[in-house]
Amino acid sequence: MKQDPQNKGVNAHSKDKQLEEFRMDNTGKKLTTNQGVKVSEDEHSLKAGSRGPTLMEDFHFREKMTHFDHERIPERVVHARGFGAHGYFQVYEPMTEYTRAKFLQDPSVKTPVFVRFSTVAGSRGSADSVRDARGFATKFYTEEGNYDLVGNNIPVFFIQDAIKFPDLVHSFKPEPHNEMPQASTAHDTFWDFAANNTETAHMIMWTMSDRAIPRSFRMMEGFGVHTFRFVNELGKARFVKFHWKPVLGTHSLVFDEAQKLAGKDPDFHRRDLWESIEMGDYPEFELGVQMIEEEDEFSFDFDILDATKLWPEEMVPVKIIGKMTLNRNQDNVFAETEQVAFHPGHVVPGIDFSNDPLLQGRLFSYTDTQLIRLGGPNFHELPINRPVCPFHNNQYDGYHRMTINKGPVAYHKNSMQNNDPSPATAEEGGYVHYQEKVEGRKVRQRSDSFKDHYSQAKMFWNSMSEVEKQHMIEAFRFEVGKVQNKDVKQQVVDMFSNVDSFLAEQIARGVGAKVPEAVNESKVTLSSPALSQMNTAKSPKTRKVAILAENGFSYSEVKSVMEALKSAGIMPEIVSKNLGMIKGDGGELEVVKTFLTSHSVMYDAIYIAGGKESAESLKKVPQAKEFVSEAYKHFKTIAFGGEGAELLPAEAMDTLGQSQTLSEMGIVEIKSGDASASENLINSIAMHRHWGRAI
Ligand code: HDD
Repeated sequence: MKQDPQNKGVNAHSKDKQLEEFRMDNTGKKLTTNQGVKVSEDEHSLKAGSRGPTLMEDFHFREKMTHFDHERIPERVVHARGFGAHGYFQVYEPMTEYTRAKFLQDPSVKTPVFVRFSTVAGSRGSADSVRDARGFATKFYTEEGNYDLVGNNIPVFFIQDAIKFPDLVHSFKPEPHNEMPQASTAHDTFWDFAANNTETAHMIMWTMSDRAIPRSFRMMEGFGVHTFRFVNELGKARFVKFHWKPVLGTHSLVFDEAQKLAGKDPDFHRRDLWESIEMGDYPEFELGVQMIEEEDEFSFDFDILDATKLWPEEMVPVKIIGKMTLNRNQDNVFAETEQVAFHPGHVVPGIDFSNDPLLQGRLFSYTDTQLIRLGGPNFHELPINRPVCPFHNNQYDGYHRMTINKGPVAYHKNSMQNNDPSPATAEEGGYVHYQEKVEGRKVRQRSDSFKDHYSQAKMFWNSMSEVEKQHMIEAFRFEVGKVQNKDVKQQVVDMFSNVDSFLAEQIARGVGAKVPEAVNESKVTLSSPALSQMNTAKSPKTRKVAILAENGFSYSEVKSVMEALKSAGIMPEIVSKNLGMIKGDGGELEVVKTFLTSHSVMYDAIYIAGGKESAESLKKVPQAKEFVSEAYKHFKTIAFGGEGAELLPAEAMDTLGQSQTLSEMGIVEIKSGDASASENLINSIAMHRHWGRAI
C-alpha cells in the first residue's frame, strides 16, 4: 500500500482511491487457491475411488474448508447490528476562531467520511426497527489523521461513570440463563437496573419516546453526547457538544408499525439507506456545535461534565457549521461495516477531551475491544481504518502486519536514522493536549453536581406534545408490562413518580402496580421545543407511496399522480394482487410488489387508484383492505380516486365530503382534472403523520 509521501491534500475521493487498491473483482477470472494455483474442479473432493474416503492431500478442499470455518469474528459487544455508507463532509465557513482542526477550516475541502449506523442491544442478525437507541458513528479521514465522532441518536446516556457500563449492558442484553429477549429492554433485568440506578431516568425518557423507533437512519439526529473541547491556534479552549441534524427532519415510526416491520422486513433501515443512496437521494446531515466558554463552566444548574444532561438548545444555541453527504454504498459489508473500528479517542489537533467520567472510560474501552474483535493490534491497517494521510511510528510486528517497515531502527530517540520518525511541533501539526489544570485526591466518588437525576427527565416530558406523551405512556406500559417481577414493576413506577406523577400513574395503571401515594415529582417547568419531533423540518422527499390498483384502474389519473409524486422526489410503487402488467383505461403499468411481498408498514403513504373494476377487485382481496386499514391506523396519508373510496376504513368514510376534516385526517381525494389534488397529496405526505386521527 503506497502512501502519499507529500500528503498533497485530502479530497472527497481520497478514501475511495485508497480503497480501490484493495478491491477485488472476480469477473472473468479463473478460480484459484489462495496461493494462486488454478483449480481444475470445485464440486468433488479428492477421493480414493468415487465411493472412497477423502484424501488428506486435497489441498483445495482443506484450504476452502479451513477458510470457511474461520469466517466469523466476534460481533461487537454492543452495537453489533449496523450498516455503513461512505460520503464526504464540508465545512460552511472557517472555524479558525474556535478550533485549529484542519478539516474545519476550508469550505472548498471535501473530507471523506464513513458512517456506521447501528442499534445497541441486538445481535448482528436482529431486526432494524426495534425500540432502542441508534449508534451514529462517523470516521472523518482528515489530512491530519482520522477523527471519529462516535455518537448516538440520543443526546444523553444511561450512566454517568464508565465503570458502570458492563453492568448496564449486562442488564439490557438477553438474560444469561435463557438468552431472552433479543434486541429489547422489555425484561426484568433492565428495569431492575434502571430502578436501582436512577441516573438512567433521563435517557429512559428518550428510549421510551418515539426517538427510539426512527423512520429512517436518514431521519434521525446524531449527538456526540459528551462535552469535548475545541482548541484554537492560540491554545484557547471552549467546551463543545456535537450535533448532526438530518436535512429531511427527525421522524419516527409508530410502535405497532415498528414491531410489525421487525417481521415483515428486518432489514428495513439498512434497505432504506442502501436504496436511497443507489437512487441518488443522498442522505444529508448538517453538523452543529454548541459551545460554552471555559469561564462559564459552572453557570448552569447542571454539570456540563455529566453525560446524563443535555444543553437545552434554547439556552446554548446550535451553530450549524457544515454538512455531511452520504453518496456511496459500501462494496462489502464485512470488509467495511464489520471491520471498521471507531474510537472516541481518535481525535485530531483542535479537538480535545473533557473530564466527563463516561468519556474518560470510553477512551480505554474502544481499542481494547478491537483487539479481541479484529484479532490484534494492527487493525488500523485494514483498508477501511487506514488514515488517508501518512502514518509513521516505531510500533512494529503483531498479528496480520501488512506494512513492511524498512531498516534496523524501531526506536526513539535514535541517531542512526536522524531521530526519524521524529515528533512534530504544534506548528508542524503535532497534537498537543490542552493543558487543563487538574488537582485532587484519588477518590472513588462522584461529584455532588451529578446527583440530580430527574430535572432534565422532567424537562423532556414537559417538551413533548400530547401525542408524544401518549406514545411514551404506551411504551412504558409495554416494556414494564413485560417485567415478571412485581417488585421491580413497582420500583419503576415509584422511580418515575419523581419525574411526573401523571406519567407514573399511567404506567402504574397499565402494569398493575400501585399508584404512588407520596409523590415527589420534579418541580421543573422548563421545556425545550427543540426536543419535540413535532417541531422538526418536514419534507415529502424520498417518501415511499404504495399505489393500490388492479385491472381497470383509471390510467390517466394514476399516471398524472405518479408523475407529480416523482417530480416532488417521492417514490411511488404499484402494489397489486399479482406481479406483471395491469391494464387501465388507456394504458398499462407494471406492478412491482404484491400484497404478499409488501405491506403498508413499508410505505409512508398509500393511494387507492380510481376505476370501478379496479376497486371492485381490490375489495375482494382481504390483504388490500388490511393494507388500507393499517395505513390508517398508523396515521399515514391515504389518497383515493373515485371508486377507490370504497376501500377506505369506516372512520374515514364518515368524514367524506367534509373537505376540512378530510385534510386534517390526512385523507386526500384525487379528482380527475383537479391540478391541486396532487399538490394536496404531496403536502399531506410531507406532514409525515396525521395525529388528528389519534385523539
Ligand atoms: Fe460505546 C461501540 C456509542 C458509551 C464501549 N459505542 C459503540 C458504537 C457506538 C457507541 C455508536 C458503535 C460503533 C460502531 O459502529 O462500530 N457508546 C456510544 C455512546 C456512548 C457510549 C454515544 C455514551 C455517550 N461505550 C460507552 C461506554 C463504553 C463503551 C461508557 C465503555 C466504557 N462502545 C463500547 C465498546 C464498543 C462500543 C465496547 C463495542 C464495539 C466497539 O466499541 O467498537 O467498546
